[in-house]
Amino acid sequence: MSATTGEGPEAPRSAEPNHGMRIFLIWLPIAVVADILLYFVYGPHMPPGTMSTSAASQQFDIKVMAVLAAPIMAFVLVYFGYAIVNWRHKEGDDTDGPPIYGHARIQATWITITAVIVLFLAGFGTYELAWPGFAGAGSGEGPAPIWRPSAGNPLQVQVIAQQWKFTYRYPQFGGFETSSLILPVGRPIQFNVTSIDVIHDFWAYQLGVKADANPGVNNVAYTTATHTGSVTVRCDELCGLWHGAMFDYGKVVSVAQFEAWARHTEVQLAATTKILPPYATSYDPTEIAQLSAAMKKAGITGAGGLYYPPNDPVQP
Ligand SMILES: [Cu+2]
Repeated sequence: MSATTGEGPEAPRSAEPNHGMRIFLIWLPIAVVADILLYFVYGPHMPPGTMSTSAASQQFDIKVMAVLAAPIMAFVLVYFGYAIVNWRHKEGDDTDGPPIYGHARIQATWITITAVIVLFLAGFGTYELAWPGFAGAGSGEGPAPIWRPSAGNPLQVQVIAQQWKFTYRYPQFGGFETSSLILPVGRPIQFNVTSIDVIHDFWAYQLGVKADANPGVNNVAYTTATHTGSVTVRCDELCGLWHGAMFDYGKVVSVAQFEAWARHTEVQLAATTKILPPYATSYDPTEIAQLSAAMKKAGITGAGGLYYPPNDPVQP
């Protein structure tokens, strides 16, 4: 390596080009082009898409982070390539480069750039979570969220996880429980996520919603769907043998379609709803076995969304 500074034995400096400036001039156009391509060309296709307010804000966040990361990545690669080409071993040169002891400008530049990036991301990330339009950006905020949507009266959807399926309760429609996740477009939704056995995680990918499902805990996450369409729901916390099979598909539909579905299902499942535990923010798993016995006695073995304890004989 050529000497650029330090107190080591000085190499002849007169013949040395300005490597820093050369690297900068190679790096700059690559970084600019990479950022333009990432933000404007690839950006609109980045996960998780734009199906909801939270998904769109996550996509925007990922775009911003990609735009910040690409120039750093480009710099590492350009520096690497430049070093390989210019500072490789030369024929007949058996010496090692002079050691470098400190370089105030490089150190100050390094500390400044990394500090600015990290502090910016901390502020940016906090703002993205707190802004009412995103309201927690689709993440589980615990039982008492501090970031809520500014629009009032969200649709309440309770997500109940168990080995190995999700069911959904709609407390504003008599508290029926179903295995179908149907949501209206354009209305703020409050997911109340819980579990009745082990730990799970409710991940509605296209909605950009992800919240841990823990027994005895109500974990609240907000979003507003902005497009109709299909939603993939996966369990995202290893929860036992069939964790990988714990997924289903929800649907975002028009407000009129949702209202019609919810009213119809409320009536259709009325008999089942009557023997469910009253709607609560979490449920005692030990009561589930008793409930299952009651359902068996009532001859209810499959229709609608039901509580099934593990290994229960009525489980289909
Ligand atoms: Cu699970």
